[in-house]
Amino acid sequence: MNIQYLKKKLSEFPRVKLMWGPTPIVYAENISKDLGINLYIKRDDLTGLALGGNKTRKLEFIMGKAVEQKYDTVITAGALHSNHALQTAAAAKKLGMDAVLVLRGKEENKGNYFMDKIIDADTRVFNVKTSKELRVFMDDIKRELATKGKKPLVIPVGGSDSVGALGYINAAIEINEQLKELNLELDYVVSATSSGGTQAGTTLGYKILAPSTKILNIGVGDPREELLSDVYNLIEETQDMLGIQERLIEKKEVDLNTIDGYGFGGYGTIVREVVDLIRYVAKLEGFYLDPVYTGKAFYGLMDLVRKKVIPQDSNVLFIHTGGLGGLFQYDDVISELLKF
Ligand code: 5PA
Repeated sequence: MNIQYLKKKLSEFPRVKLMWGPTPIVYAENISKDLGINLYIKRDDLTGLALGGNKTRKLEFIMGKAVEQKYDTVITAGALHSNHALQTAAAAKKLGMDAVLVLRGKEENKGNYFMDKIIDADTRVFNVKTSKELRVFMDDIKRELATKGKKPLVIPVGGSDSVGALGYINAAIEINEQLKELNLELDYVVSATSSGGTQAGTTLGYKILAPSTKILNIGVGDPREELLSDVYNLIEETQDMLGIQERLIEKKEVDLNTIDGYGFGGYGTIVREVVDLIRYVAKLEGFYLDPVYTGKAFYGLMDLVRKKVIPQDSNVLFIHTGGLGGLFQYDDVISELLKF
């Protein structure tokens, strides 16, 4: 199996163009010097849909299926300020479909929720603790819309199904081609993981294209066991979809490459260490991380370098998966922590 096989397989799936083109890989010169590694950033925060981010890649395939199968509405779920929900609504509107966002939390008109409102997404907010609990509400809404003659597609939390995971197989291909041009081989790829689709796609893609590169996935405070089994199942389903018979990845490998310890008290908890880090990165390199996903993952990356788990002089690629809206969701907490 090789890059040609993967490209051919991916081309068999319906897909819509939602990205501007390949996102840049940039060398983070100042942080590299500071850490003693060669740090590159894959700027997937610059995908170009709404505020950008990893969901654009998954949605190219998910919405491709929606268009091909003539769905007229998409329903998806997440936290009130879900990056995925905003990206999905933006993609749906652009393609002339309706979007129903099933969200959890307390309504507040800012951040991504504010962006959802600007594009007239149909938002329904529920008071439950986890996004998985929103599934029943999505199913109810699906039935409600079907009785009105609509054809709704339910997209799981984070777009993390096997169709969505194809987006990160495609990202692995894109990265691989960019690295060839840069004449560069990576020792590590690091990114945030939450609903598991990004992790499943990159893990599988890299296993096929560049098996010696280690893929480190930093948890952002979600329950570990659930994440591990979701990722593993997704890898299996995605392999099946791609017609790959041989089991390429063992559960143990998923376990080893899923890194805990940087959740800082749980999903969505905003802490001083991460906010300081966002400031450090923005001042040194001129781009912004978010406090829920990429800030925690990047904190993990730096800590792994400090602990020499990632050795000095390694070539490391951090996938910036977006999440800019999170800065505006937590503007008050962040200004308090940074004292301005
Ligand atoms: C998210 C997730 P996965 O969900 O594919 O594991 O990606 C993790 C991730 N970075 C990384 C950012 C900026 C993210 O938003 N976001 C979710 C959302 O609802 O937005 C799925 C949780």
